[in-house]
Amino acid sequence: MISRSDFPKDFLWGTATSAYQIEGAANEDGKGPSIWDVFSHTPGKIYMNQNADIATDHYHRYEEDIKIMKEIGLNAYRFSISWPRVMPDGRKKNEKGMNFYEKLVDKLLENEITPFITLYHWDYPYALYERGIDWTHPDSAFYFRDYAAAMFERLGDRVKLWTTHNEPWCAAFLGYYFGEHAPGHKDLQEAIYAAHNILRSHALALEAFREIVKDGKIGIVHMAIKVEPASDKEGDIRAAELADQAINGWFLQPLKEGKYPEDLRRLLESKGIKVPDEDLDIAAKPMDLFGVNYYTRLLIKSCPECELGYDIARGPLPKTEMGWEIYPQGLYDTLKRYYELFEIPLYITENGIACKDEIEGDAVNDECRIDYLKKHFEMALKALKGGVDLKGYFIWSLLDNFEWTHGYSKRFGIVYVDYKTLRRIPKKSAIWLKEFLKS
Ligand code: IFM
Repeated sequence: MISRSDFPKDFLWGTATSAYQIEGAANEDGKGPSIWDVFSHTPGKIYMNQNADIATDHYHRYEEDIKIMKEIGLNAYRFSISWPRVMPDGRKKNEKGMNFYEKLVDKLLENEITPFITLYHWDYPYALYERGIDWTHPDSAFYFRDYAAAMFERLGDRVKLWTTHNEPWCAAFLGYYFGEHAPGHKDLQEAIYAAHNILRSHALALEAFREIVKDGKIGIVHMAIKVEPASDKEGDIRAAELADQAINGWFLQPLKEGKYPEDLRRLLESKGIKVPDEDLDIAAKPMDLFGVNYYTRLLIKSCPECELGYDIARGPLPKTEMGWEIYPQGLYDTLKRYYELFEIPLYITENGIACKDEIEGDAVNDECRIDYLKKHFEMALKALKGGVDLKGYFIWSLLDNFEWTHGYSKRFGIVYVDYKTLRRIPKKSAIWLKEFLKS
């Protein structure tokens, strides 16, 4: 059995959350609406038409939540900032919103918990969207840069670890192609433009960071799905390569080399999709760290009648409540791949599982989460021992929270939230983690 002492002394052990999923206080202290506020209030978009107006009420309970982290023995916390809370119209500062994050950071530091900020976890200011300046518009990148600079100025003296975007693939493709996430569009061309402007915005924010936070570290967080062919048939292997370009390569290659993967670019162009290249070279600005969100693998099969020529096959492995295959080996493979590619420190910025958690009395026996975490911790250690410069591990998530289109039906927390009373109840996994961190 591995223990904490197998990991480096300064390794960060934390949990991760995002603003829209936990904060609530959707209309308080001058906060403006985000595209997610509007999307979740549109009938039929979210499981049982739920929304995150209250969510876990972290906005009012952050002190209690920090106490829980401290009690577990965590030494880091990854969270995101709600852009429309600090800039309700996407441009002008809102002091009360800024104050909230300032108080949060100060409280974390007081408790010796290292803050790790993500600037964008999908809650784009609706005011900009309404004016036509969403991610498909080139100016979105400039607004994002200004927002990022304001946050660096405000918190850069105390926060040294930052990432620009969380899982740009989701923001661009779930939001603009599959229509499952806000703003709910279904247009491949728009998704390609959105991805492009998100990459530009990342590069511009990096430039601002270098000016403002001289002693800080910054990078981006990628949804690192391990893509594998469903069989060893030539067609499936080819399909998996293309899917890997669409899910991973479309972001990794611009970040590394300033260009899009060639095969997919040609395929898109053959379908009349314009693949922009203005400013793409700037996406490959040197980063200090890379964030890996790892949950599962995807098995891919050839599908000639599908738009991009591939489809997802059902895998044989045991699945989580999200229907995702449990595949710890994929974490090791992913860490190796990304470290070889970027040669900069990596953080596991998200890893976790939705289980069928049930509360009995005051306890939640989530053995399934303990088992999942143990196996993934082992893979993280194997990667470290294999030479990967892995600096931290953030479990998704601290609390059960609003799981986007699934509303509150999927529970990822190591702490159970009773949504009627908002009471927090540490699950067995939190108790297990506390022991692990003491070991
Ligand atoms: O809840 C999400 C999070 O917002 C982004 N990464 C995956 C998590 C689980 O689906």
